[in-house]
Amino acid sequence: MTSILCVPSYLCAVIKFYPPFYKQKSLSLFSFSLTGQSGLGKSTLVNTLFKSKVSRKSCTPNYEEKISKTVHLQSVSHIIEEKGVKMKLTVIDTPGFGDQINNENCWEPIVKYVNEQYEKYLKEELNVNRKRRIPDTRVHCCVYFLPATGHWLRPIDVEFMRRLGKIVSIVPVIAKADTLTLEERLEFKQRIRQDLQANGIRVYPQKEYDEDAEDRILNDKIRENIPFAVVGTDKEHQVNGNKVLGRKTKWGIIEVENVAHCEFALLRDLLIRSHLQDLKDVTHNIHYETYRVKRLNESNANGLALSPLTLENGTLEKSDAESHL
Ligand SMILES: Nc1nc2c(ncn2[C@@H]2O[C@H](COP(=O)(O)OP(=O)(O)OP(=O)(O)O)[C@@H](O)[C@H]2O)c(=O)[nH]1
Ligand SMILES: [Mg+2]
Repeated sequence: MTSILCVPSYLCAVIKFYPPFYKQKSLSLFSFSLTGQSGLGKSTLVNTLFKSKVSRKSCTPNYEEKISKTVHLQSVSHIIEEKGVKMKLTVIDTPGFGDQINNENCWEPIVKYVNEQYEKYLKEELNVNRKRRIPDTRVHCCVYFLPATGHWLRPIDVEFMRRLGKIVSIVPVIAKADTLTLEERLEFKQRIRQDLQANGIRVYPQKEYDEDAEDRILNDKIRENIPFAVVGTDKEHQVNGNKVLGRKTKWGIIEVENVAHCEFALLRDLLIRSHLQDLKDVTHNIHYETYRVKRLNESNANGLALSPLTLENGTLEKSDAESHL
């Protein structure tokens, strides 16, 4: 029940100007994107994530309940709270590729989006009257969905991750892992790790950024588990008197948050618990820094002003144009 307090008008002004002492100074912002072929369960995983055990404080009200094919880049934000710290978590759901006969350059829209966010941040930083806290819309991680083929990486996955890995931290996952047996899953994971190495694709967490021995031990365990075999759902079921997120099959319920069933919980914990700050640091200190140095060098060569952003296909950026996939 909501109780309504009658506050005298003079007190309203006091309350307005003196927020409670425990109020967090500013909201921490964290964004990651879900990318991969069409139909692999990216949008479903957005729902799984927000329905899972992350403490929700508010949500974007008009996010569709029924999941349909994603045709535009869509971002969903929730305020979540971890250990008393509030954070705005934004998941960028991208339309899947693979529907066209020719999927050449299908990575371009996401590469463009990532670079646009760096550009926005850079422009804010270079502003004479720059804000004390620059709004951070940068993509801190890209979760890349691999189809559960049980074979090897496909050339398109290699190309996609190779390009994206240069500008953003990548976490590969095996989508719809419920379609593989446990042995198939293990073998497939091993092959993917070999393939990643053979193709020089660096995924998060990268060995060279481990800070100390403790970090190395923790990250080695994650590296042994990558790519996480995930299962997504937006449905809840009753299991032993408890509501659980799961996929109901003829043979039983696959519990999405149960680590004995799949590795969704490992992915969630990596992203929004154990490695959130590290992902932000790597984005700022490595990926954004590389972008910043490159752009400033280009501008120095062309005079003082920041030259228009050159896109991957060689065309020039329309000023402040928003990207739509
Ligand atoms: N078996 C299984 N099916 C899944 C899983 N996750 C999603 N699906 C189903 O796969 C279908 C496609 O899911 P979406 O979430 O729309 O896939 P998407 O990757 O967002 O597709 P696009 O928007 O076209 O890129 C739906 O019928 C889902 O119910 C999963 O983990 N296992
Ligand atoms: Mg979708």
